[in-house]
Amino acid sequence: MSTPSSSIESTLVENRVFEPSEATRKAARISGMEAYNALCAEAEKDFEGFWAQRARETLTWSKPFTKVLDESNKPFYKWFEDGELNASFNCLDRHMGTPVENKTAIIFEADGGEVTKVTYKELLAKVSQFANALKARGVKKGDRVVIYMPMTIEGVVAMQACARIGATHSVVFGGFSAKALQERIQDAGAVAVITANYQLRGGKELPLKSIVDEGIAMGGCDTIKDVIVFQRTATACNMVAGRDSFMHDVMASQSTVCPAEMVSAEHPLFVLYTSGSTGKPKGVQHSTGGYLLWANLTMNWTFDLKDSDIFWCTADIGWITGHTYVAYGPLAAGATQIVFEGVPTYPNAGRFWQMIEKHKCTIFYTAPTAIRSLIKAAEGDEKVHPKNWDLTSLRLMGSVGEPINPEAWMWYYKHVGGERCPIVDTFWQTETGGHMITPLPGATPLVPGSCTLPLPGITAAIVDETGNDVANGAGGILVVKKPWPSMIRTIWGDPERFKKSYFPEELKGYYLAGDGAVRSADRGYFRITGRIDDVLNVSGHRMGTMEIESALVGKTDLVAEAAVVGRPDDLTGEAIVAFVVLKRSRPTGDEAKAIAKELRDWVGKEIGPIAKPKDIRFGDNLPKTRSGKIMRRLLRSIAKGEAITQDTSTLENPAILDQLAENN
Ligand code: 6R9
Repeated sequence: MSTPSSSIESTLVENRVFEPSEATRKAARISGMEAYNALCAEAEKDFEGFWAQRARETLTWSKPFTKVLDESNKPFYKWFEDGELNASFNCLDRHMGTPVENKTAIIFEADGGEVTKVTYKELLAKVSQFANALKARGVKKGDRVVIYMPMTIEGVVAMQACARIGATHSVVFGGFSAKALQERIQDAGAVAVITANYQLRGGKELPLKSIVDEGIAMGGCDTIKDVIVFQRTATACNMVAGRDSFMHDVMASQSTVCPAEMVSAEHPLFVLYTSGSTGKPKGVQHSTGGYLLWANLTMNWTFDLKDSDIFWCTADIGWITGHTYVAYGPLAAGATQIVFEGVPTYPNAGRFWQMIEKHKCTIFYTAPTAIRSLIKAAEGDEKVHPKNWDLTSLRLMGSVGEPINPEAWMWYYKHVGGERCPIVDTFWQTETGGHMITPLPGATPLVPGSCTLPLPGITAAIVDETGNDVANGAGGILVVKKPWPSMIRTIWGDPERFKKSYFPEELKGYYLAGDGAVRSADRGYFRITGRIDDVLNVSGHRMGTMEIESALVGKTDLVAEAAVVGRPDDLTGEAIVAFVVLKRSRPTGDEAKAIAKELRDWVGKEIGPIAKPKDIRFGDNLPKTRSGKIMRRLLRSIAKGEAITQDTSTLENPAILDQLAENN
């Protein structure tokens, strides 16, 4: 891997540094860089001892483990294997008889604004009752259960109930199509589906149950014995006799007491499907012990959770962020959390700010794409600017899912956090289970656009294609050298693909994250430059699409959002194509040509002539998944002028593809 050219590097030097305030540092669990460094040193000195101590302190075990890490069958690492515990017990039962028992576990705000609260004690009763109902229907330890539900208390109850009886859940995001659902049911060999009749998003009632019916009807789902339906709305849905039942009916006759099934620490808690760079989605398998340790530990490390916090992670339970920082982490840590059913722009783009004020949210964790779209909305309409709400309850904010460009970081910091709240830019993946590289609010000086440093015990590094370390300042491949407790255990049903995808031989057995990164020369801070498959090579110069996007978005008077992809080019190897959403209406004809020239010149000035996009297309929006990720795969096809053959069922806005294509 070649070093990024110095002209690229120079535009990415970020000189703004935000030190933690004295008060934040003093109040923090990990207080100051000395404390962080001491933990890192402890993990380095006695790697297994470090994790053993964390696992004993953080979790309640029914049978203590005697062995910490088993490396005998690399890369199929095992952690705490002979120990036994239950994830639901650790999230609920463990708090009984403590002050957390009567604390609010979930503040649920529905799409329409209605609020429902449950305490830990009430949640335990609901989970136990549903767990008994599952058992009564024959679901048992080791079975797989697909969950296809909206963001509701019942969604969390379904996950916790599976964990309680030792069934492995596989949550499928409510925006996936019948085909995608069918493939996942089949791959997992699930015995039951838990769903809802409908879901409510942005004032609309969208079907779920009929999609389940459609998916199962596609065939190959004979393993399914039960479909359990949460009745979210009054609208009727088709019910198949002998297979389908309502959640409230199956629960009604059950006891609210259900002893948790203790399982080995390595027992698969869940399988979550995620897209790879090629082929069909991979079922990422996570463990019970190591995963739950991480969920709880990072709530305390990264979010420095206090008893009085009102925590809000805006991610859907259909994604890993909704698993670790909605369904498990906050409950294991005994937090009060907000669960939100709706979308950030309904009834208007002030919804997040209004909810922070209303529920006195103290920790807010969201994605850069949401921030960028809310910046655009606020700049277009004063009435939805965060300044209209009292956000002084906030003390900490987080970012996850993609690199956050410094401009968006600064806006978030200033207009949402009131220049008072640290931002934790948390780098991690479905495969890592939880945070990997992130600032700690009471320790790490913040640099906009950088996820800063790895958590203690996480041996993240940047290497070349042969696995050798590269110097700070030079770009390379992000790897993790040693295993960690919450790492992916395997790809469900495909151990060979697991080995090939994540532990390629040429990388010395290191975990390959699939991202490129660079460490700053001064602080050694990590900056993620984007997926390796998004790295472009134009005339022999290697640069991240992210760099160009960041430059484009840096033209703040004009550009709202930008995505950059490569297109094969006879002359330069690859040519840069930029898809741009402006803050004004979409230009056409000569006007589009003039603005494209202006942007090209801007990028030329910001990075260097080599980074000038060859082609700039304007759209009203970009193709995004429901979780807000820009689908660059599709943009690459459009850039090449190819017909779209990929699955577009996860797109929030499929119509945008035609608009971007016609722009030729
Ligand atoms: C948690 C989650 C993982 C990919 C990852 C990287 C990107 C996530 C990031 C980030 C830069 C951050 N990513 N967090 N890039 N800075 N703070 O998003 O998991 O859906 O599996 O995506 O997202 O490219 O490889 P997942």
